[in-house]
Amino acid sequence: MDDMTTNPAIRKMTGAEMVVQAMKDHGVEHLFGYPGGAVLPIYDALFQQDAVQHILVRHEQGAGHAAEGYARSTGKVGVMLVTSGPGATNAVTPLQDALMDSIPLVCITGQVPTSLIGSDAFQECDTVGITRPCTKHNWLVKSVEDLAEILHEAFHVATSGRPGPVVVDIPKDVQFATGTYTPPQMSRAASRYHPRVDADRARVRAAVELLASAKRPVFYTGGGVINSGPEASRLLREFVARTGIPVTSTLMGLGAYPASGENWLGMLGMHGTYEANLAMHDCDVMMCLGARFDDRITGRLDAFSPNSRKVHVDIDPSSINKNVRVDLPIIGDVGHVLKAMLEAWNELGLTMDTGALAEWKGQIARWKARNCLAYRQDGDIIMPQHAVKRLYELTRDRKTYITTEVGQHQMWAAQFYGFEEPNRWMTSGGLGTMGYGLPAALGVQIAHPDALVIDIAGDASVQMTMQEMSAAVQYEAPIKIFILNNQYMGMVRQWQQLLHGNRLSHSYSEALPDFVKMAEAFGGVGLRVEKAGDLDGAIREMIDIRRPVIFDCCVANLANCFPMIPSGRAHNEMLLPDEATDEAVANAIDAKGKALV
Ligand SMILES: Cc1cc2nc3c(=O)[nH]c(=O)nc-3n(C[C@H](O)[C@H](O)[C@H](O)COP(=O)(O)OP(=O)(O)OC[C@H]3O[C@@H](n4cnc5c(N)ncnc54)[C@H](O)[C@@H]3O)c2cc1C
Ligand SMILES: Cc1ncc(C[n+]2csc(CCOP(=O)(O)OP(=O)(O)O)c2C)c(N)n1
Repeated sequence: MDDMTTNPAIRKMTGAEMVVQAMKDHGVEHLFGYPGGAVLPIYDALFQQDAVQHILVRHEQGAGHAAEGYARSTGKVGVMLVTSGPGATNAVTPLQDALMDSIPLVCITGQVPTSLIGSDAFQECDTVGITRPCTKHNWLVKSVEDLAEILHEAFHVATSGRPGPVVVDIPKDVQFATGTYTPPQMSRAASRYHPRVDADRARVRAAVELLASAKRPVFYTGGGVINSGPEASRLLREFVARTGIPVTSTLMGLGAYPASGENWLGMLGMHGTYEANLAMHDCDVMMCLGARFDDRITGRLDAFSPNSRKVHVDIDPSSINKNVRVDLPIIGDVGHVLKAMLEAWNELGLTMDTGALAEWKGQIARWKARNCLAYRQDGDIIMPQHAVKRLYELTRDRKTYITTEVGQHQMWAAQFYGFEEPNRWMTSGGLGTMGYGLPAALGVQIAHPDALVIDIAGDASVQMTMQEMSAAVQYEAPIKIFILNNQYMGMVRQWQQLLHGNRLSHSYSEALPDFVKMAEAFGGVGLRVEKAGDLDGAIREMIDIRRPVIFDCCVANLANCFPMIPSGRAHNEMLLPDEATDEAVANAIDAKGKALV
């Protein structure tokens, strides 16, 4: 008897059917896609089932960011399906975005038939060549007999170890051909790629002993804690509670430790808090958990935390010593490592030097008193920080997910929206992709239909993927697009003002669309607020609308985002709100219209 008669899961089917079957077998409930000639067999197979729901986006970039939002907010893999040629090239930005932010993404691309590959066929492009540097791995499937195994491997690689995007490029004849489908449990993928998750015990012990000996310790946490899953956040909270050690996070790790937690220092880095950055600079032991010493964090490398001993916990060995040399690397999943650290802490009966820790916290309290996120809200003109703060206050008691675009509004969101839980914050950190937030919000809303999903946006960024409002309307996804409309590419303008002699070269958003009318044109709802006194009422109105909303929040045009460590400077060379008062900044609150150059 052959396998097919003994195991009913092994079946003959077409390549297109295998794609859908593999999705079902890997628990995929939603995929984001856009059809075209080279994927029509797969679309046909999708048509004939209803286990996997297809969400039709309006541009393949939107499919990718929606899948990213879906993945980040659920902890599951995001799946996208695009056609060959322009479908695949339009997917490149979200693939690179997912690679840099460690988001698990499976991208299925159609390809011209195998007999035409290399002939400049209609809508042919070298998808595996183009996506090789922006994926964790990619495959061109040359035979239908290889397809099932490749699909299982793709899901395994995307979700194991350091998560990331993968591409499976499937020529049209392979989709039509019939072959043998073997289920995931018969796949050899897991034996070929099995990244280490459990840490070396001796290193874990050495790390906790080092921590216990510290006088000025700090936890530097990152996106890896989110990647590891909610248990890692729980263990982090337990470890912080046990030791009393102050904790900061990168942009990507927000929510792993609660913003209301008593040991919270705020975000660190270029736009991080004064206290977080100075704690990093002056600490004697730094425990890095799932963060990658990005340049937005380190600033000037030779001045980065000069006197600390550094422990680096990371699942990806290639992250270790990449930017900063560390004293004690630990390879493993941060959740597993935290569990082992807590066990070792207890077994060894360790305690912190409470006197030294109290002194360190006293120093941190003095830095905190500097009130580095201060801004002035008086009068009618809405300060952007105030808008985010009010949004936070009025939504904090709900199940709220925040996505962002890229720019000042993104940093204000990170600074002023207090995240209490992991997986509630979706932002493009590594690539900094304008246009990420709206489609990401769509993906989040599809995964969490009853939640409040808000894209905190900028007037420039939101125009990059605005077309996905149409998808939101189609799928009755009541996303809220909260635009901090300053009529500028604010972050660009800020850099031009502070670092390029205030020459505001092409950063004014000339000819902005009427966002209210635009929302209405899409079939959504538009709201506009111009006065601070009207803000709360309008936010409440927005929350209650169960349809997609664009909220045009007109804010002070020239407000700047502080603190700011200018590129290449050290942590202790930070610009604070009242230290950067050149005339334009001082006038920011009153400025409307063109810049006061
Ligand atoms: C305009 C702008 C301004 C910015 N300013 C700031 C700023 O002020 N501050 C800031 O923090 N960022 C800022 N960023 C974001 C910044 O560019 C980086 O994206 C961010 O700092 C990287 O975060 P991370 O180190 O947590 O790494 P991630 O990119 O989240 O990487 C996670 C790390 O953890 C590892 N990992 C993954 N999974 C696991 C696991 N299960 N277990 C263990 N390890 C794991 C990975 O291998 C990787 O090394 C800004 C971005 C933009 C666009
Ligand atoms: C696709 C893309 N192009 C260009 C940039 C460079 N960039 C970073 S922030 C920014 C301006 C963003 O303006 P806006 O969306 O209005 O947000 P604001 O900074 O005003 O809050 C630009 C152009 C980018 N990050 N992404």
